[in-house]
Amino acid sequence: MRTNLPVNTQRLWDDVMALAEITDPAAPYTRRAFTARFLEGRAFLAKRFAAAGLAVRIDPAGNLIGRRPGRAPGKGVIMIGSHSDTVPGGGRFDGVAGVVAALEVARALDEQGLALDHDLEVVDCLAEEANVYGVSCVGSRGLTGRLTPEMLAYTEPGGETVAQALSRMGGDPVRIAEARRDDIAAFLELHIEQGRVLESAAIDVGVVRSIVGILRIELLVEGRADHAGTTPMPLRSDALVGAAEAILAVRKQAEALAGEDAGYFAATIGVIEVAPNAANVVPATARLVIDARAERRETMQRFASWTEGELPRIVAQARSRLTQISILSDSSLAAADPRLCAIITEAASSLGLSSREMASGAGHDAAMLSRIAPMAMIFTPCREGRSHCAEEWAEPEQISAGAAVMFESVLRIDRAPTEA
Ligand code: HGY
Ligand code: MN
Ligand code: MN
Repeated sequence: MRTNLPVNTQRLWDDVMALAEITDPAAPYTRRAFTARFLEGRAFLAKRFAAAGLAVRIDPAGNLIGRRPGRAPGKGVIMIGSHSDTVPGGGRFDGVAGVVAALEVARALDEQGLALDHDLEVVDCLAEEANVYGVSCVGSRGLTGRLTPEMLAYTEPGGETVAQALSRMGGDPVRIAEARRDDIAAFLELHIEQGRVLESAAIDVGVVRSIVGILRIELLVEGRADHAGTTPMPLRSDALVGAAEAILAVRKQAEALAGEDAGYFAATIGVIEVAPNAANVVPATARLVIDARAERRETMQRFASWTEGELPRIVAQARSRLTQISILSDSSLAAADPRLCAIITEAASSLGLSSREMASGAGHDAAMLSRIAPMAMIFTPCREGRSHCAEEWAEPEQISAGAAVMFESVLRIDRAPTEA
């Protein structure tokens, strides 16, 4: 591992750790999108962006953007960044490492007196993680013009719509069309790998070739509320029992698909809401959310057809009814730009760092951005591949190596003959 990198490891690390302090104290490390805590994190970042000399704004899709103008207006924007929201009880690096690394690249360019032809924008994309509103990657969808009126109308259990929440974050749902960008020459995102490939092979950076497609399906199971003490077992219609059968069936189906030669596949039910949720009432309804991930569209389609065709029957056998199957979001596989991948590989090797190409099983804002601009990602190792948990960890030098590769890549993209 090289130590004389073109970025400041300590300064980058201090910002990551400062953001880690901005957490719900009861569940470190939690900074859920659309919460007061999230806004505290945003305020910290906005200050750091401004201190780096960036012109700070929030776009209509709620993205925090810091801009460093280039010398050749019209060449387009090199956009770099990730997200600062977390899952509940998440880690200190997922998303944050990428936002702070991007900020560090901007600071390092300034310090080294390096002007770019392209405008450079550092971005903290709003609400990348799945959330209670039912739509993830809110900000990056907005950048691509794919935050639909239906999505803006999604409502969290408390009754607030995505549009209302977006306004609270400084966005503007009425002007959402203006968030759509057509001036991005390249989008780069640094992220911890959230897997073990780099760590086990002792490789400094991963160059992401593709990002899995993610399908989120909401299931509504209906039974009938009854007295838990007096209703005989054979006469019950218990929605939670129907839901339990659905959960087990989804796991079995996912294992079968993952075992075939159908590319990477995984499915999880991580949300379950039961009503009335009382110890002495037979559950009347259960709401579940399936998160399915596939490397191949065709495998995803097979899973979706199985869900439609088989799950209602399985739930009915448990004497409850699957009354609704709705697609909450459906993002297909995103391919990175081969030219940008080659630039990242060269950048790593010019710094004496090892790299390898790999696929991403996690979703990222970069997947959205790939719909409107050439995109690539830089992965950095993390301990035992742990992520979406408090144990998530990366060493300062591992992140700064990735940031250095991003720095070098930005310079190369800026100097490359246009049409990047
Ligand atoms: O859910 C995901 O893959 C990511 O961590 N947002
Ligand atoms: Mn995540
Ligand atoms: Mn992430």
